[in-house]
Amino acid sequence: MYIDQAFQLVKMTAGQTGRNPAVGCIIVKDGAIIGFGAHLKEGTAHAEVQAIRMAGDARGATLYCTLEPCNHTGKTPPCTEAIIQAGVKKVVFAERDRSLDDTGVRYMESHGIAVVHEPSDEVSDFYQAFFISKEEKRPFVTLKLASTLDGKLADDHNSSRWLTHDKSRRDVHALRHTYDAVLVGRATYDIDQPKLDARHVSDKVPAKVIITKTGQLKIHGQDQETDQRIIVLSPTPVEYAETILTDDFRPARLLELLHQAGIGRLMIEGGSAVISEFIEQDCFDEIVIYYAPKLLGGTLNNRFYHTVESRMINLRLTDVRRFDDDLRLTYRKGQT
Ligand code: AOF
Ligand code: ZN
Repeated sequence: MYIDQAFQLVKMTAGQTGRNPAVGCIIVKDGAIIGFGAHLKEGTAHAEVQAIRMAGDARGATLYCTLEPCNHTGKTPPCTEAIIQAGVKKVVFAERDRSLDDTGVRYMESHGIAVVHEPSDEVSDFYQAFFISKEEKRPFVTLKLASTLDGKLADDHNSSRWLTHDKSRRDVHALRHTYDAVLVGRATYDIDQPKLDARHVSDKVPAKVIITKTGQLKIHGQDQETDQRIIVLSPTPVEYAETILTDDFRPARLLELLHQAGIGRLMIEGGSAVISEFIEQDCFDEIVIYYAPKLLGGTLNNRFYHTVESRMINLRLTDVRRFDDDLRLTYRKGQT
């Protein structure tokens, strides 16, 4: 039960910890919770340290943590050390950090702490994204799109901007809330002038990332005055934005640059050229499609996935939701 509660803290902070994982921790003594904590932001105290601080005296207590406590000095000192110093007698964690090779577990055990691994599928699913980001040094990538049943993101005049129901749009905001950044191509940026925030559900403002292969991009007025982080991937500097200079626009290179800029979870929202390129180059982890009950017809423009030659990509359906007549389908890569 305490792991489930610690996971609630993770759900609350997912999307604000950059390349670091969201982690939740609860400390229990004599049947009462004496401390809890979450990792809030990259570079700041880890969940265990926050919880130990709240507890004050954690001697003889049991510490529950969603992720195996770290055993290294990064931007902060090792949590294993803080746990030992605090006099905790038992540690229960849900997700193993394979990069630690059990060194942290052995270190705590050598100080008389009982360490228990209590795996949870839900927690494991969540940390997949973190391990991808950490091991591959690129953000976890979700392609998000709203489409007609015939696969169009907009009509041939780019005028049908809203396809899905209000409830789906709210859900998009809830989803964005859990991402560090949302990326669009220059054409989508100019045509839709998207805010890419989560205003229907929270004050969270993910960074806005725009790709411009020519550098010919003018940051819109609304984005010149905002507190939102505006990142532009461009061959030349762009005014009013944090420009990441690059002449190499292969998706893998862009992801590497965004990792260096601190982005752990990236959502890509279009348009079809960007989405198609990331799919074709195998630079995505998850696809979330909102299908509106509509057919548009017209040319093949704005069809969300188009390539010169066809090649089968197998996906695994991981979630299905319904918002009135809209369907939300989530897929991960891999065979069924
Ligand atoms: C934990 N508890 O709450 C988090 C952990 O640079 P640092 O010191 O912040 O270390 C970052 C690494 O620590 C990160 O890559 C991940 O392995 C772990 N994150 N560990 O024990 C936490 N956020
Ligand atoms: Zn730690």
